[in-house]
Amino acid sequence: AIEASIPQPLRETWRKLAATEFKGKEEFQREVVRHVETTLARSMYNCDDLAAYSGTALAVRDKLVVSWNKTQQHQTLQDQKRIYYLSLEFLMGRTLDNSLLNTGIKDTAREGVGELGFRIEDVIDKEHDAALGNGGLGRLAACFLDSLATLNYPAWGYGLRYRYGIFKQEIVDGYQVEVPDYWLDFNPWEFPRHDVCVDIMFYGYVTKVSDNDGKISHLWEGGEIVQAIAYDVPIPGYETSTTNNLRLWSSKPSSGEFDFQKFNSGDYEGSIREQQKAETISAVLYPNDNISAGKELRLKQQYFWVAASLHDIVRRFKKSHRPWKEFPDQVAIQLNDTHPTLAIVELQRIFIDIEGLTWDQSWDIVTRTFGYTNHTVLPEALEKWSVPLFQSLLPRHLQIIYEINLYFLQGVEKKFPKDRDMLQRVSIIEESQPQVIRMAYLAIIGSHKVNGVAELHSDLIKATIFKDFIAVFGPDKFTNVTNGITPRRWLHQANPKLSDLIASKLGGYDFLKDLNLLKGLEQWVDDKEFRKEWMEIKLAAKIRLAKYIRDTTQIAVNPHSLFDIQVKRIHEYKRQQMNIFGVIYRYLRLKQMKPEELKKQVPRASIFGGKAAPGYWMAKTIIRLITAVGEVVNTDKDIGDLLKVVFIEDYNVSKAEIIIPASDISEHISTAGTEASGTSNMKFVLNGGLIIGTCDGANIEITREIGEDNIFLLGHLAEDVEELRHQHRFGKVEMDPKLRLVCDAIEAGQFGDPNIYNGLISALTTGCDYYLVSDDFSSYLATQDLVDTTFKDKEDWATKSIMSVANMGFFSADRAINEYADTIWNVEPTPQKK
Ligand code: IMP
Ligand code: B1N
Repeated sequence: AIEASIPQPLRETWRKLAATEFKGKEEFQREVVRHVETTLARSMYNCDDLAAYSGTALAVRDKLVVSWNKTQQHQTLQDQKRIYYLSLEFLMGRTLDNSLLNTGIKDTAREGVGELGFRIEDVIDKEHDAALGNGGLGRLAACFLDSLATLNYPAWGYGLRYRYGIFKQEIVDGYQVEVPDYWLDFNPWEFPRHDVCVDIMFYGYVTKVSDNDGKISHLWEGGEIVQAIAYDVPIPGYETSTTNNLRLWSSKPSSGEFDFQKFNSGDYEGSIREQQKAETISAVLYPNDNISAGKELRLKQQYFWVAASLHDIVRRFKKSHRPWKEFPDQVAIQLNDTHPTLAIVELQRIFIDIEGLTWDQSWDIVTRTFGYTNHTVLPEALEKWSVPLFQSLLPRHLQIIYEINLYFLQGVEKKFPKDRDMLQRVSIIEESQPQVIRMAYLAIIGSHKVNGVAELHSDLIKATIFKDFIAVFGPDKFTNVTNGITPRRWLHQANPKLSDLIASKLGGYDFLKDLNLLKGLEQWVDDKEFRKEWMEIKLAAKIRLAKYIRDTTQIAVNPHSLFDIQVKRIHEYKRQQMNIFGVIYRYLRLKQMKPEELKKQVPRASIFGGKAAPGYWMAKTIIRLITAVGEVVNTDKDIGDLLKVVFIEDYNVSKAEIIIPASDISEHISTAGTEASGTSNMKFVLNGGLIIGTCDGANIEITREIGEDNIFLLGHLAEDVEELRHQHRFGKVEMDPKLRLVCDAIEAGQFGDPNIYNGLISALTTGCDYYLVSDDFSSYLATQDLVDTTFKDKEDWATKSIMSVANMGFFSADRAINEYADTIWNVEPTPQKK
């Protein structure tokens, strides 16, 4: 029990008055109107879609809160092991629709707001995306929260409450321009907990003190203090009363930190300015995907968030009055990439400096608590922090890291006596100028399990970047958990018509909780009427996207053309450049054709979307080339519907929900071995689109599940990459002749000033074509031709589409979460009685 709790005899009164969930439509409507009139102080005379959204959201929120409180109380009383998912990114998207679905009141709401004069779709469309993430890694965290709640696992997410999410992308004169995303004007989904606050220290110095028994302890003091305030976000599961919590920390000046010296000397403004610095810690999400910028503020964000979260977790554990050694039986902490690795050091610090445990007791608990998920092998994304930076910002943590490293290396030396090279290779400290801390190594050493996110990726990390650690720890520490996606958002919510059709054949919506049931669709694959409906739904989704494209870009795409979509962060390794080079090749070929030949061609719309990191010049050049090609092709009278090139501005989660159901094919064409998993590949296939892709990431497992006949694979294998790069470096490779034609066209100025693209082209030549575009280009073109041929046979295409969806069950995030629970967390679900 907690101090603030109401005494037993008075609780009956509370119970009688307790908030309840609304039951029927009328009660729901009364709540919406009440919120519009009282919370928002509006009326029926000035209620627009936005006010209707706000009122509806507030009404739904009240319902969520009731089950949320119950769940939290239930979990506290159960006192079982909890999962804590630490992620610097949670790419949640919109919440209202998902809340309506998960709490089972979508129909009530549709009718309810309908009678009040609004369309539920318009209302839903008013919500601002919560975009606290860059891409796959952040969206994975959001899908995992959905599955954790749906499966009734007691789980909390911990993250940062950025004032600015990922920037909004505008395309101006064909170039990306970044606009800040200030998203908190109205956010009904968060609850500030001003009573849950933690002081976090930076800088300062460490002193050694010894007590009377000669026991040495360390004091870290004299630093700057910033306060962390908790903001809680309810996470409802689908068709369950479990509503978990996502706790996001916001920074503000600590109350004790006001500079009275400045104030008294008359510099009031100066002292306020100093104060405001504290707020910059949680001000902005770093907009880099798969790249580590190494900025001091980013390290501050990491420590701030990790220290606040651990303080909270330790406080909660202490309420149970269990001995410390039971900590790992009550707490599983999963590190979403290396961004929260400092949690390992911070927990060790709490145990030895504050709670007085010995090093060994403490380290045993720490290493049984953490699991680390690796999401990338790209060298530029592996975090390394400079030792001098650490020395100044987190001096005590640096000491602890040295000590962890010392004990670790002593162990290695015992196992591999006299292998100096080995010691250097596995040391947490890299002997560069300046020395740097390898965060991934620290994460491995401080965790009991390390996992990759798709089979190929998990094999690759064992064979390459973490090879030595297999020798040190043995293979069992390393495992795979292939990513998954939530079918609630990515099928039912994004594509309700398809979900309804599937439900009509499978006898209900159970597949949304057990995605393997999709297998039952195989029985219907030969049913004429079903196939027709299936393809009509695809066409309707394409019509919807075509309308969206026309409304936003004025480009008219024919919904009957083949929709070829690549939406994801712009990155050289994802090879949007190969796609647009392919488009150029297609265009050049069309320009050569005679009218009777043109008639035989499959019309195609090449649709792109995605953000480039603001400082990633090459990615921005790729965007410019795509828009430039569009300007030429889309206005070419000879071409007409045969080819359209579209760049959709500001790709985000809510746009993905419109785009993904509309693909005929989507492109997942990363250089083999570079895309750890990919998750949009799963989303497209689950919506009946086919894939053109390389043997990379989860594409490989998708192929295994749906069958080779249902996917268009191309290009070299991961095992060939090293040798190919070697050949390029020694100038042994001629550029693919078709790619040469494309480069010539660009250099001749067919798509505007060729100087703009110098960098892009020299990357293929003097840059040694690191991403092997030339090596895969002919295979890519040939495979695209095969796509055209296959698309002409509508019946064959429909069969492939249906058979693929039927075999996508494996890619549910529910399966992934159950695997984590069984093999890493050792946690059981805690369902509540309704
Ligand atoms: P925390 O563990 O103090 O962060 O509490 C999380 C949530 O669990 C609270 O918001 C309450 O809803 C619930 N809770 C905390 N302590 C108790 C208790 O002693 N009895 C019942 N519920 C509790
Ligand atoms: O994580 C996704 C995978 O599906 C993708 O293949 C992978 O590229 C992505 C530093 C990252 N890996 N690394 C990042 C993001 C932000 C950042 O600051 C690295 N993102 C991925 C989910 O497993």
